[in-house]
Amino acid sequence: MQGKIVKGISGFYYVHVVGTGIYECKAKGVFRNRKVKPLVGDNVEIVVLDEEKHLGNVEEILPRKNELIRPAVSNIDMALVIFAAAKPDPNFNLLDRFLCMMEYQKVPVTICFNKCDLVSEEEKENLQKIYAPAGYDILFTSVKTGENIDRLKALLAEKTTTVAGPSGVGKSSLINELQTDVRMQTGAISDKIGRGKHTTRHSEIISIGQDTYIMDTPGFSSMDLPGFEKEDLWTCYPEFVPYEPECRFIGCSHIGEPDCGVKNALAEGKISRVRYDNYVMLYDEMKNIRKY
Ligand SMILES: Nc1nc2c(ncn2[C@@H]2O[C@H](COP(=O)(O)OP(=O)(O)O)[C@@H](O)[C@H]2O)c(=O)[nH]1
Ligand SMILES: [Mg+2]
Ligand SMILES: [Zn+2]
Repeated sequence: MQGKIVKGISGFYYVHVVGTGIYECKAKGVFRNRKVKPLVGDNVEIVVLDEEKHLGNVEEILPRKNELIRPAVSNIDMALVIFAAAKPDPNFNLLDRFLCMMEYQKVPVTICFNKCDLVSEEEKENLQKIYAPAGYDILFTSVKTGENIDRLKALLAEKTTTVAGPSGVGKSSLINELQTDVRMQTGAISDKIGRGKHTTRHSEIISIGQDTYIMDTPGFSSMDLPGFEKEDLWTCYPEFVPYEPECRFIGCSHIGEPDCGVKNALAEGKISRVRYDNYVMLYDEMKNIRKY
């Protein structure tokens, strides 16, 4: 039988089988000998050991489309990062960290600014101006008024999306909205694994429709990825990339060097000051991290 790992806790894998529900599985034998560890998001072959108690064993991991390190999940189509347009005001530095992590791992990102009922059109435009040059899809939602919730649903449809964002921005409220259809049809898969009883410290998948999953992934402020060096950082700012050939120096950091294409673009207003300043801050931070 085939299913998807929706949660993993201390050696147990919770496998969702469409139409049948969740099986609590162990991964015996096969994996011990190899160096493969099942990940949340994995499509797996299971053998049912006890149908009544819904117990099984993971026999095989089906080929992965991709594999993220942070968060540790597989088969991701998109990342959705949720911030509030206000209350709390968006922390651009935190947002850029997340964007860089996803760029480096080659995951397409949609930025959702929630609570847009609290801001003016002008404030929305200002947010748009910061991130649009980088090419990100930007969505302004409000759980309160329902604005763009349907667009968000359409964007997520038939994808597996990793969802992140700081607390207080309306993440739970949004996920709740997204789940309503599923809850009415079948009961959320998460009911069976006691979601809500513990704080989410593990990544966890929620099925929100046909072939549609979202992964609630806690924590994303770390820039610590194996192999990710400060020299790579500018490549994670998509709007910098076209200007780099105009830099005089090979390996230009776009900070102190003269005749820098990126800094010229900044001076001409083609790159947002907010983005550039965060770039410099993150660069300095990566420079100062002690490498062991
Ligand atoms: N004005 C407004 N408040 C919202 C919106 N979405 C959520 N909230 C409120 O923001 C607070 C935090 O929401 P919650 O979903 O718990 O945020 P989380 O910490 O990100 O999961 C709650 O009081 C929500 O009612 C919104 O679109 N507009
Ligand atoms: Mg929450
Ligand atoms: Zn440069």
